[in-house]
Amino acid sequence: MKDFRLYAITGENFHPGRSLEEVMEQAILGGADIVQFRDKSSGKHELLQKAKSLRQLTRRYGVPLIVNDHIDLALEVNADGVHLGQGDVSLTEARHRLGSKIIGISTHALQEAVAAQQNGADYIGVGPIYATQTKADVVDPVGLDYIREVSPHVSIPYVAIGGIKLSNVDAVIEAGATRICAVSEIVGSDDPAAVCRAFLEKLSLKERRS
Ligand code: 3NM
Repeated sequence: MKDFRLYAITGENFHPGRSLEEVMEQAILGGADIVQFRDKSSGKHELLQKAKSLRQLTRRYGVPLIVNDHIDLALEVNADGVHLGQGDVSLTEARHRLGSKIIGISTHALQEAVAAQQNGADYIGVGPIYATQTKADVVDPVGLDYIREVSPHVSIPYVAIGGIKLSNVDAVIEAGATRICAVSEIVGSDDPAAVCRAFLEKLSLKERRS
């Protein structure tokens, strides 16, 4: 897959009064270079409408669209891939259905990271680094050590996620993360583009130093 640095995930409850499209367009304009449609509450029809509209938006900007959980929906709107959790369908089955599309897997421990890579994931999420209110059923924070642990063992892209804010991302980058993912900090901001630019500036500073 094409590499990425800033992964923006939708979270409509963080921006009442502003549309999904408007907020995600701002994130893309600020430099988010991959977008995930994550929606745990809409019904089938609404999910399809939203996924279609995000597909149009992301295509306009040449940004990959990943759909959380729903393989059928990803196929229906021709998304670039799906993101799956540990409890979802097996990677083997997902790969069978998705062919060469991108498959990302959430991991919370080294053995999950190694297994996801062995089973053919294209990238993994590494988290939750910090406490988060955004994912209700997620495990306790794994902390920065998980980033340090994963980097020598995983050759596919890994993206740090969970409670990441502009105020704490420096430590995440110091621990070795070169890709950052956030929900509330980006989409809950009045200025998602500015937040994205600030995340990218911090990632670039580190790149320049190393
Ligand atoms: N996955 P926020 S943490 C969607 O650790 C998600 O797998 C996680 O939201 C994981 O940036 C998380 O608002 C929520 O904390 C991230």
